[in-house]
Amino acid sequence: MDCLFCKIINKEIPAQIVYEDEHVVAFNDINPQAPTHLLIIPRTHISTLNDISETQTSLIGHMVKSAATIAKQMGFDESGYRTVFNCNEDGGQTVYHIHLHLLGGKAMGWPPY
Ligand code: D5M
Repeated sequence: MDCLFCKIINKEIPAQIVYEDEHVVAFNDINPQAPTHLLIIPRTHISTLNDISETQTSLIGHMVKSAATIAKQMGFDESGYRTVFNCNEDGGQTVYHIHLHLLGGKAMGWPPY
């Protein structure tokens, strides 16, 4: 499968990995939109949020929990941070391997456009 993020998981493409465990890998976004901008991805290839099966819901919870753990480690759990899943074209998804954006280190606005 020709998937950019699978290649990062398999270390075929370099990335600045900041956290990894049995289920997820987290690395710096190549085009950061905040002082800290990480992507948390599952080791299992899932193309979009629409493709998550019932048996994978705990994996998604683990991605979210990993984001909170990393935010705490980086010291912006109290000041705050943002997590985002983009889905398909209107959602702004450009890489079709689900990823949770973790952005922190500055105050962010809402809505996000
Ligand atoms: O977000 C896809 C994100 O993936 C986007 O913020 C850029 C990032 N990206 C793309 N290629 C790389 C590599 N090679 N390393 C790190 N980050 C990368 P989306 O929600 O799909 O728009």
